[in-house]
Formats: sequence, C-alpha cells, structure tokens
Amino acid sequence: MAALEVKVPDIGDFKDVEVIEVLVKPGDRVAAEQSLVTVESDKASMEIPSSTAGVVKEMKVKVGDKVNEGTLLLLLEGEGAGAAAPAAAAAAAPVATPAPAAAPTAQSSAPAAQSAASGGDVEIVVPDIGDFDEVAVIEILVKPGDTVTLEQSLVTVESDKASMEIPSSAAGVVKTLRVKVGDKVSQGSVLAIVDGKAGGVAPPSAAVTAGAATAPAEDRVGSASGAPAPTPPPAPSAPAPAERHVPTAALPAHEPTAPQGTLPHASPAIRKLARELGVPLDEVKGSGPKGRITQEDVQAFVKAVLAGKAQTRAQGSTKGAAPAPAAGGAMPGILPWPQVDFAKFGPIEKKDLSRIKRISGPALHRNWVMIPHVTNHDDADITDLEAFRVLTNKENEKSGVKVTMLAFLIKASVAALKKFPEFNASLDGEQIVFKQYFHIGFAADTPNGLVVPVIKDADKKGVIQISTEMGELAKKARDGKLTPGDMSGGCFSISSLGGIGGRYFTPIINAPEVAILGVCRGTTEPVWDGKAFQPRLILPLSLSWDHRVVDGAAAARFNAFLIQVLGDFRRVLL
Ligand code: CAO
Repeated sequence: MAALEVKVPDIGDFKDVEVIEVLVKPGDRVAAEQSLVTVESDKASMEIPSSTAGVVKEMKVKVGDKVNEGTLLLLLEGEGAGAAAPAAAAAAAPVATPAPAAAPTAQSSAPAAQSAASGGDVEIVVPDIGDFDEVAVIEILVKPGDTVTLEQSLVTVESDKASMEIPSSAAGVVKTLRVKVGDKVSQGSVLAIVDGKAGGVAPPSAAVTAGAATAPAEDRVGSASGAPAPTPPPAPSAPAPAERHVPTAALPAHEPTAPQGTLPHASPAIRKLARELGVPLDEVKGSGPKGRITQEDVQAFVKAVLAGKAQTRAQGSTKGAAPAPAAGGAMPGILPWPQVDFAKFGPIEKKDLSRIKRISGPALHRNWVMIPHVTNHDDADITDLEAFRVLTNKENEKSGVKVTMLAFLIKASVAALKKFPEFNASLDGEQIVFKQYFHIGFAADTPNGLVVPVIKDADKKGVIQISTEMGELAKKARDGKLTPGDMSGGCFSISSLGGIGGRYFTPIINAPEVAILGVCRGTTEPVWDGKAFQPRLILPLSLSWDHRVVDGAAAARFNAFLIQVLGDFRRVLL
C-alpha cells in the first residue's frame, strides 16, 4: 500500500511554528484524530492530529523543526476504511489531509468591533475559534478596572488539543467580567464588557486577525499580541496591563489550572497530564527549550514528591506562611544546588537515604527555611540535681528504672512552659494557639535516623514515670516500632546530646512548635562563689525559638527560669 503523506493543515496565520514535541514514532499505530506532533509559536501551542488511521512509516520532522501549512510531517501506511480523506484517496500520490487542527486564529468578532465603533460599552465575545466548542477558561488575565488595549489578551482557554488566549476586540476599561476560571465557552460567549469610551475603541474595520494563544512564559508578561495595536496608547494614568491577574475565584492550592501569576510553559497535552495527576505545573521546572515543561519533567516531579525529595507548595504551606521553596532546589535569588561528579575526584559509593531521613529531611528543611530561628545559649548548675539523680537511682536500683538528666529536664521544661505560655504555643495564620496541655517530645537517635517520640501530659507525671516511658519509647524508636500516635501532639521538644558530648548547638524547631531545648554534656567546671572557685557540674543549654512568636527578652527569661529550677529542683513545686 502506498504511503500517505500527512501534512500540516491550515493553522491560520501561523508561520514557521516550531515542533516542540513529536508524539509518535515509526512503527506506531495511530488512530484518526490522534495527535502527531505539538507545535508552538509565541502565541499558541497546538497539537496536529491525524485525520486517518494507520501505521507511522517515517517521520519527516523532528523537535526544533519549523513548519508551516503544508509541511510534510510523516508518512503513514493507511489501514483501509476511514484511512484517507476522499480527495486524498483520489490523488495519484495520496495525501492524508489532516483534520483542521486547533484553529488558534482567534478572529475578532464583527459585532464586537462594530459596537466598539460607537464607544461606550462593548461586549467582548469569543471569536471564531475554529472547531472548538465548550472550551474551558483556564486563566483570566484582566480584572474590572483594568485598561486594555486592542488585542490585549483577556482570557486563556484550553481544549485537550490547544490553549489559546482570546484577545480584546476593543480598547477601553474592563467594566465587568462575564466568565470565571472553569467556565466553558464557545464562539459568541460574552467574556467581558469593556467601556470603549474610557480607552478608545477600534475602528469598525479593524479586523483583528492576529491569533492569540498561550505564549511561552518568558514572552507572556505584558504581551498583548505580536502586532502593534492600532489604537491610541492607554491614558497615562491607566494602570499598565503588564501583570497577569490571578483568578479571583478561590481555588485550592493544588489546582494545577490556577495560574500563580505566570502560566507555566507547557503543551496542552502536558497540561492535561498534570491536571490528571494533580501536579501543580507552576512548581515544575521545565527542561525543554525555553524552559518548556515536558512529560519527563512532570513524571520526575511526581517521583520526587512521592519519594519525599520535593514538596508541593500545598504540602509545605501553612495558613499565613511563606510558600515552600520550589522543587529543584532553586529558590528565588539562590543558586541551584551544585552538581558535582564526585567520581572524578576519587572512589565513591552511593546509598539511598533511610526511610526516616527521607521523611525527616524535608520537614527539617521546611522548618529551617520557614522559621526565623534564634538560639540562646546558657549554662545551668546541676551539681545538686545530679547528686539527687544519683541518689534516686541508688534508691530505685532494684526496680530497674534508671532516671537520666533528660527526665528532670522534661519536668523542668514543663514548669518553664507554665510560666511562659508563649513557648507552649503554635502559630495559626495571624493567631497564636496557646496549649493548656504539656506534651514534651524528645529527640531519639536511632540507627535509621532521628525520631521525636512524645511524653504525653508530662505535667501530670513524676520524674520516675517519665523516665520509664522515655525508656519504652526510646526502645520502640530503636526497634522502628514507634506509631504516629507516639510521635504526635508535641508542644515543645528537647534534643539531648548529653550522653554523647559537645558544648552547644543550634537545634531546629520542630514545627508547629515554637521552641526547642538543646542540651549537651554536663562537665565539672570551676565556678567563682565570691571567695573561691568551686567545682560545679555545668550543663550547657541551647534554646532555639521562633522569633515570630517569642521575643529575645522572653527567651532570656525562659532560660534564666529553667536554670533556677535546675539549680534548685524544689522550684518545680511552686
Ligand atoms: N551530661 C552528662 N551526662 C549525661 C547527660 C548530660 N547532659 N545526659 C545523659 N548523660 C549520661 C547519662 O547519665 C548516661 O550515663 P550512664 O550510662 O553513666 O548512666 C549516659 O549519658 C547515656 O544516657 P542516655 O543517652 O542513654 O540517656 P538519656 O536519657 O540522656 O537520652 C535518648 C535518651 C533516647 C534521648 C538518647 O539516647 C538519644 O538518642 N540522644 C540523642 C538525641 C539526638 O540525636 N539529638 C540530636 C538531634 S539534632 O540532630
């Protein structure tokens, strides 16, 4: 059977559009209407469908090629019924004429232009957008009060084959918007009412022919259309229509069709894929030409999120909080993570992060980046408390329970939290939640990484009971048997490196808590008592606190009180 030539159909005014994706390869069986390639101009991206079923014999274009109407895309071996269009079938060298593709040439509607001629209110309607019917509005680019120029894009619509911007057929001030994100529109649907008097109107003959569709991100801000607008420039006082307007409709943070100021640069097929997977495209870094997001980018994003290596803004944000850093490790103004081929410098071995590290890493990163930490270092004299601890252990030797300094620190922290309630709190937007319960987390080192089990109602428990529970929870932690319930509900955390060593460190706050106490190894030091140096057991303390909730003076007072309690534990009773 002779091969059918599949060519680029009438794609309106578009010339020299770039092939950005080839969706089939030799040997693929394609159905009629199946998309073959995606092309993109600076105004539109569209998929070119096949009007016939068959098997791809040979590709005639590749990514990066520029095509026009009539450019040969591929050779297809037809499959009989429905294979070729009648005209093509009759031809000596059959030509499979593709069905009209996304006709992205949004012709301005005559009625709109006519009403614009008289000035006053102009209904901006969806012009002839080819075969497209009931296409979804995915972006509103203007808002009431905005001054728009002729041909300035008002909304972006998207079908499963193309996305395109609909231009204004009149210059003026937007009075009312008649559509919102998610609405379905067809030719003739009213998009907006523009007050033509306020901004000048198009002459009746102004046949707007420039297509308008999704432009690559870098070209899009402020672009109306490629052609110079024949209308007078907006009044000097008018706000420049430079910035994209985020739809006013309240959309969930994860809604991938809700643009956040600039629409990500991706083909309609990729947008559809992202929507189906719930991927927020504006958080995906594009690796294609001009930063275009490819299928691989979307897949890599999903993999990274599932593996805990990346976070979506929806995952990372809390009410009133700053967004999490973008995936890919690059934050605005910050260099991307250095990519080094370590093997070039010497032998290496790669190991996967443990499950705990994969979970705790992103949480620690979020807390470090999002919380304005300050750490106050101080020393507590625990000479008498240590003597009491040793005595207690001696007395309870037979019971098998061993009391460590950490149990006393938990009890002392409860006393400090009672005295300074802003440390037993969490931020909720512009409110502070004060907790009237005292659940204290303690960092436990396990072979697989750090976990933070929580002693519940530590205010209602004695030091021996706290020690017993800590022992049980630490064992569960080491055995990897902690339940989510064992690790939730914490109000304040303590990270003790006392059994290991060190002097001071800067512990990271365990959000949504607002403070954490770091403890290092107690050492005997000479302390001046006014007459002589005395050997005293000094415990180094490092209190990190969230400066959004706590002030430096309060932190200094908290530490001073803690030191008093540790110096004379009877104060816990007060
Ligand atoms: N000063 C001096 N000695 C101390 C001390 C301190 N501040 N704290 C504990 N010790 C001593 C204990 O008395 C014990 O001594 P003996 O063996 O002679 O009785 C020894 O150090 C070991 O104590 P421990 O670590 O078993 O018990 P603990 O209650 O102090 O801590 C636990 C329990 C689970 C918190 C601890 O084992 C742990 O995992 N610590 C690491 C926490 C961590 O990794 N923090 C860092 C987080 S940031 O990455």
